[in-house]
Amino acid sequence: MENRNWKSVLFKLALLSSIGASVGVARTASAASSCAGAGYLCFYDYATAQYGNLFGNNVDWRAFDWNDRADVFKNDGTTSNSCVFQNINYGGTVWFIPRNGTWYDVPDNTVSSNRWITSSNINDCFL
Ligand SMILES: [Ca+2]
Repeated sequence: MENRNWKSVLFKLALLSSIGASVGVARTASAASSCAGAGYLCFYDYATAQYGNLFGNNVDWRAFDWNDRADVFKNDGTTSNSCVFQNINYGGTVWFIPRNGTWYDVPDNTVSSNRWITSSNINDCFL
């Protein structure tokens, strides 16, 4: 399973490099859970030991004091996968957080916007 996912990511990286975009690989992680539950994207900040939760698309995380702060992510969404982006306005590197209730690690203090997609293709994060 992991090998298949990795090959898929590499393939997508190759695709994206041809259009000048960038994709990061979110690795699984573990953290104690204090999440809002079904329907939310949950995230955690190691530095302050705080959890955050959101729903909907959010183009600029400065609006709720989580810009460049979250370190691990868990998608408890009920219908969609989640794309989290390095920059505001869905820019820079994107990491794909599948709807499976698993914690995923991305580079610390990086994410600045998010978008939900029903597709499981990370390329659709940029649409
Ligand atoms: Ca942090």
